[in-house]
Amino acid sequence: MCGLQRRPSCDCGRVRQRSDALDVLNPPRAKLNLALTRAVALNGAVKKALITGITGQDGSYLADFLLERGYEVHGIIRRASTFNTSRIDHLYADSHINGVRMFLHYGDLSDSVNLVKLLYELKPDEIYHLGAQSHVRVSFDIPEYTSDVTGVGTIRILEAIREVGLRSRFYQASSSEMFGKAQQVPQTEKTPFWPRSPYGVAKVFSYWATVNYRESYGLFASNGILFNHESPRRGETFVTRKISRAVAAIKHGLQTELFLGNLDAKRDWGYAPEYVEGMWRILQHGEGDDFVLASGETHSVGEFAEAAFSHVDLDWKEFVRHDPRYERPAEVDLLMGDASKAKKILNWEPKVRFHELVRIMVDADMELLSHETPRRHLGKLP
Ligand code: NDP
Ligand code: GDR
Repeated sequence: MCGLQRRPSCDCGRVRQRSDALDVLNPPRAKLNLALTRAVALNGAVKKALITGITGQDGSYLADFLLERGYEVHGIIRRASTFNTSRIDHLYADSHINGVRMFLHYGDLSDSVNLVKLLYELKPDEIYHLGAQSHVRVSFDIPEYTSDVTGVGTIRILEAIREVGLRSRFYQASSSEMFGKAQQVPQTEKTPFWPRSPYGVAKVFSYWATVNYRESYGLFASNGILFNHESPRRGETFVTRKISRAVAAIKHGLQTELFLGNLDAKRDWGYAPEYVEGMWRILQHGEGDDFVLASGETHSVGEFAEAAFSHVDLDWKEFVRHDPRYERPAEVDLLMGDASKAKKILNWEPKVRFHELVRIMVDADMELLSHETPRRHLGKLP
């Protein structure tokens, strides 16, 4: 069982202990496999990547991926009063050991001085800008904060690149939420945007900021317009993980029902590790450009719930209840992406399909919750 039990998004499935040294950003932890080829930049140095949002679902998979490819990886993390590094704990290593290739730095997307300082010090070859207030429903509750972090945060990094005079390649985590009230099915790089939430509006801002800095200053700046991608590391309040976790909890007798909002919304769901490889491919392309990454399939929330419950021989209709609190003031009804440009130019194509994704997520949560007690699961420890 994972030692950080209150961090259920960790799917490492390995025994670990809390480190007393977690206030130090690179404490002695699990060893990295150092016997890998190193990614080398044009000047012969090891390639350096900077990831904002490294503690999130995508940031953690991207760190895994880049380290395996021999990159030196730097991540920006926020100071928090509780542990927020569970998804990257398995990558920690003591920075005093020769060959350590992942380094964490405190920072925040609302702090431009800090961003300029970090870019000046690190001079990364590639910047993957994944940090964001990324929850669509929550963005209706905190629209100003979401605009600042998810929108203006992008301009802060782009300006920092310019200010420091870097030639770093820049990746912007754009989203299918920008299509919102979709004007075309399937959606492509040419489909007009019609965002339906403060989050979507902020992402449209960041998308155009990225294009604008490419056109105005010749930066290598690219948008990945990614459709929903999920995994056992997905945050627990996004619908797929909320469902997979509830299915496991119900099967283990820890929970009796699951409250959801709109079951009719349709999404194009893929598997996150494949999408972070797509991000990397976007930055290896010869020039800055914009790419849709999607599975090309669409399924409703209800279908996801049905598939997840039936994977453990339960009938979803017996357990799923409706709660209007999980509905949104404006909904995005149907998303389905066309990733043929990425296939043609980047040779990127997802392999994990809908039912396999559901199985991966439910199986991971079945394992994760197999040692839980009802008290701990419901978070009622004193
Ligand atoms: P997560 O919500 O899992 O991760 C978000 C990351 O951003 C976390 O590391 C979080 O840190 C960090 N962050 C939040 N606020 C700030 C801040 N003020 N300063 C610095 N860092 C901050 O998101 P995902 O990994 O799922 O998504 C990655 C990116 O891709 C996001 O920009 C998201 O909007 C976008 N996206 C995601 C899609 C998906 O389906 N997953 C699809 C399309 C786009 P902390 O851990 O401290 O909260
Ligand atoms: P989304 O993901 O809004 O697409 O944004 P989410 O999983 O939150 O919602 C998907 C759909 O499910 C419906 N839904 C519920 N959603 C949540 N969270 N909780 C519920 O109980 C619930 N019941 C029904 C929603 O209404 C919605 O239609 C994600 C985020 O990762 C964004 O950052 C990213 O940009 C987009 O995907 C692409």
